[in-house]
This record gives sequence, C-alpha cells and structure tokens, in this order.
Amino acid sequence: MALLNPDEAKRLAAAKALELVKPGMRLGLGTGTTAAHFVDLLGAKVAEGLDVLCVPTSERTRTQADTYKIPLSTLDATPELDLTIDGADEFDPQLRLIKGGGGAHLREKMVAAASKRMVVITDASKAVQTLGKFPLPIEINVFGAEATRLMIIRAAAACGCQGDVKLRRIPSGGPYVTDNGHYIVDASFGAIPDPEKLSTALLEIPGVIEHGLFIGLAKAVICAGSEGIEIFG
Ligand code: ABF
Repeated sequence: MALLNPDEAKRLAAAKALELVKPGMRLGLGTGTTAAHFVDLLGAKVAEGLDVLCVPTSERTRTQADTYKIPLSTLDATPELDLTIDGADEFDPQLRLIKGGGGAHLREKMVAAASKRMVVITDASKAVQTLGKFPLPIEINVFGAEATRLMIIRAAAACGCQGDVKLRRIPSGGPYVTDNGHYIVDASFGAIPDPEKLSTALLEIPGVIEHGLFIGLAKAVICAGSEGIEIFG
C-alpha cells in the first residue's frame, strides 16, 4: 500500500466506519479532524438518499453537518443512539482513550454513553501502550478554577501521576471556554499508570465537570496507517 500521510489515514478510517452505518440509524457525530472526514463522507451518502438522524458532539460539528443538510437532533430530543463515530487523541490496547484535545470531550462522552456502540477512528499515531503522553484534558467549572486545578494536582499525585496542569488558553491569551461554558486544564502526566484510579479520583473533585479518559466506552478502534486498516476490539 502507498505511504499515507496522517490526513489520508484519517479519511481511510472514516470511510471504513461509514460501512457500519445503516439506513434509519441514530448516530452520534464526533469532533476533530478525523470525525470531520466522517461527516464529509456521511454528507455525500445523505445527499444520495441515506436516511439517518444525527446528534453532533460540538457546535463545530453541528455547523459542518448542517452544510450537508444531514438531519440533526439533540441528545435531549434523541437520548438513545445506535452508533457514535468519533476520533481520539490516544488509545491503548484495552481501548481506553484520551480525548478532549479538541475541547469537546464532555459532549463526546455523553453522546458515546448514550450510544449502543462507540467506534473510534484514528490514524496510527494515536496508538500507545500507556496513556498519558498526550496531555489529559479536564473540563472544570469557571468558579474556583484555580482551587480545582490545585486539587487535581494533589489527586493525580496520589494516583502516581505528576506533571504540569495548565489552564488551556486561546491565542489571544484568555482562557479557552468550552461549548458548555467551562474551562479546560491540560494535565501533562507523561504516563497514567492506572487510568481507572485516576478517573475515579478526578471525578471526586467538586469542580471537575468531566475528564478526557474514556474507559469502557469504545467497542472498536479503526486505525489506519501505511500498513492499511487495523481494527482493534
Ligand atoms: C476529538 O478530536 C477529540 O476528543 C480528540 O481530542 C480529537 C481527535 O483529534 P483529530 O481527529 O483531529 O486528530 O475526537
């Protein structure tokens, strides 16, 4: 197979995921560049007459899907979904994920949890043995953000995770604000020895809204690289 650049690999994974879509399905649409390829390809199918109803995981994805006139809903109106297709920042051999580099992991996790099946699409660079090289995004409440940041540092240290925990900022310097009106801190741990333990510890902090560890949610990962497509799970 010809060498693929990461963007070609993402599109290949997205095309493979499209084969899982059947008429009448209620779909969760992820966020990010890989998920955007899926929305492009789905848009073409919808133009040919495919009947689906989709819940986007971000305003960005809603806008993109709207341009293709993909029938859209909300998680309130359509609280049970058949399939969610989304990208990831990292996945490990147990199909645990880090997500949230794009700032959308709260809605992504809610939509994935409301789906019978979540399938992740990635290029090969996202495969890791141990999660944590990619900084873990943690969505936090605006009120008391600094107190929450300090609690995260302490809770993570008790789980064997140490490193910078930084408030995410936009290029002009202000804090990044999510679609839900919250801040995000990015935790550069390098490695997360026990993702389940860290997940539980973070969720016990009152100011934490949701973190980007997805555990037990992905049923399969479609990973594309120069060797072709590999499906995990
Ligand atoms: C979303 O997009 C996020 O959860 C994840 O952070 C990101 C993946 O990035 P990309 O598909 O752009 O590589 O799925």
